[in-house]
Amino acid sequence: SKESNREQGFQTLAVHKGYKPDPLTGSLALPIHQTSTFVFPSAETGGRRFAGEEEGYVYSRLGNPTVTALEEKIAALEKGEKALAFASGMAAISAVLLGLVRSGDHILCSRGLYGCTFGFLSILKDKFNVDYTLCDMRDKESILREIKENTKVIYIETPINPTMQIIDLALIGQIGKEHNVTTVVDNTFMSPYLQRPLEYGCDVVVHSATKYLGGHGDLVAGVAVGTKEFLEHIQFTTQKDIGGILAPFDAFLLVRGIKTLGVRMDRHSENAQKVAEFLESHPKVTNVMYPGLKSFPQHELAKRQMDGFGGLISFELKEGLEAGLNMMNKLELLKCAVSLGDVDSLIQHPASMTHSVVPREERIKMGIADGLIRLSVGIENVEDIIYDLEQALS
Ligand code: MET
Repeated sequence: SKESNREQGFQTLAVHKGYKPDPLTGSLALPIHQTSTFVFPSAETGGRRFAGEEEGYVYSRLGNPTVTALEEKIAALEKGEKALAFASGMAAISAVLLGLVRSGDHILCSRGLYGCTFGFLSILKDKFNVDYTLCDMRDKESILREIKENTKVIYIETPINPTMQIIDLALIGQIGKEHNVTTVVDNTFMSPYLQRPLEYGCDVVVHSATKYLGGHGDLVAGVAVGTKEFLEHIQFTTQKDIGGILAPFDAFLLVRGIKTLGVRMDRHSENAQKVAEFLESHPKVTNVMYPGLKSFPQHELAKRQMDGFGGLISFELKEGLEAGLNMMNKLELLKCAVSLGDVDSLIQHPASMTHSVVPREERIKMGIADGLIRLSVGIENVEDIIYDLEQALS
């Protein structure tokens, strides 16, 4: 019908995609299929399902209906063919990277990665002979210079956690295709509402779904999105046999959270813009990095590939590290905690927290100064967020 060909908008998909009210019970909300295993109608059916000759659930490590509903929703929002859900962002990232490389291969990464992603690359290098190089991907020439014969993956974050540097997704997609290298983008800072890397020709998107997708600070989860062929490869190798799957209850919470994603992201972006402008005008604050500021070095690129600037800001205090920590301790409404993308505003110190596993020399090269502070602006009334920052800075 005409209606079924019509493409629905993001918020409609966020609410509805992946689940239709159960015909048996009429349940509006997604049921939580809290089961480890699924009963086969006959022994032969079980055999055929194991052989991949017949559709149907087998065991929750291999698939679960509540988790499938979440995966279909995420795939639609990221404009991918298929998504897989994992127990954490790191479970998704490690399953994808392990599925792409073998001993002797090389991964080219953005200079600036979440601390535990950097940690996982070190494991690959030390134990499995998979090498990596960090490179400033704001510069095309340096990317081309660093691609080697054995480079199998380009792995990036954009914006980069926590420096907010931006990488041109169209450029990465193009270089990946030209050099036959799989491109993987961590889209956690933006969420699919604000940025869809697959639309720029990148191959795989990964998320810490703990952040904006969940949105409420009450779960830990990860997702990977891409082609059906690639995600099935991951599903039946590194997801199945390492086993970092998402539990049905957490999938239910994520589906619940995603229903309001677009509404929350608009408020995060609106609040963060005002908070960034306040910080930039404050005499004690310096180096405010927020893609929505006119002073942001890559403001034009940000406008081109992002549909909004999101809720993350990084900045320093002119008086340095100790003044920054003192300010954080004086905050009352804003909570000192790692994680981001929650409805609650969260503030943290990357050098001693999220990026503490990165050796100082490398951390400085990434642009993470000792005194850098990262603020995840929540959806509270912005006047209250600014009031709290103002009193803590005074
Ligand atoms: N990826 C999260 C962050 O950047 C995790 C915290 S550190 C264990 O805040």
